[in-house]
Amino acid sequence: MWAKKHLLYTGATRQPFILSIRDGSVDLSSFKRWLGQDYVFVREFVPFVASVLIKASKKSDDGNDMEVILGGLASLNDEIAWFKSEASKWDVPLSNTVVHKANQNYRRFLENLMLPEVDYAVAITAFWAIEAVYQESFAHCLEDGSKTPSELQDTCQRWGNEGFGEYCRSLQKIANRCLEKASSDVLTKAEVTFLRVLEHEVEFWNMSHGCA
Ligand code: HMH
Repeated sequence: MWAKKHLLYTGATRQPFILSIRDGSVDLSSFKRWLGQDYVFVREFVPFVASVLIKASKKSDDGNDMEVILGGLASLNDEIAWFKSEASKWDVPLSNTVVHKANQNYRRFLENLMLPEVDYAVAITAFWAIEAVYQESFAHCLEDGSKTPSELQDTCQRWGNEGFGEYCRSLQKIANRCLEKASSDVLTKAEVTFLRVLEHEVEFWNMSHGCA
C-alpha cells in the first residue's frame, strides 16, 4: 500500500503536464483547457470544503480546525475571482464550458464525499490531499532551474507559494490527528480515499494535457 501511495503521489505531482510547464515546453492550448476545467472543478470544490467545515464544527475536539478550514474557504473566494480575471486575460470563456469526463468523475467523487455519513477523518484527508497535490506540483515549477514561462508564473505562485505550503501542512496536521484516533475501518476508508484523490488528480492533468 505504501509503495503504491508513493508511486501515485509522484505520478500526480510530476505528471507530464506539470513537467511541461516546468521545462517551458507547455502547449498553451493545454493550459487554457486546464484553466477552464479547473474553474468548473473549483465551483464544486467550494461546497465540498463547506461540507468539511460542517463536519469539523460537529465532530472536532480541536477549536483550531474550523479556523484553518474557514481560511481555506476564504482563499477559494480569492481563487474564483482569480480564475475569472485569468480567463478573461487568456480569452477562455467560463460559461457553457463542456465539462470533460475526468472532471465529471472527479466532481461526482467530491459529491459523494459531501454526504453526512462520510467520516470527518476521511473528508479532511481528501481535502488535504487535493490541496497538497496542487501545492507540490506548482511549487516544483518554481524551483531553481525551472524554465516556467513568465506568463504562467502567477498560476504557479497561486498554489506553489510558501503560505499555501504552510496551509497544506496545517491540513495535514489535522488529518494526522484525526487518523491517529480513527478506527481501523475509518483508517482503511481514508487510505482508499487518498489513493482515489491521487488517481483523479492524475486523470485531471492527463485531460488538461490532452492525453485523455
Ligand atoms: C483538480 N485539484 C484540482 N484543482 C484544484 N484547484 C486543486 C486541486 C487545488 O485547489
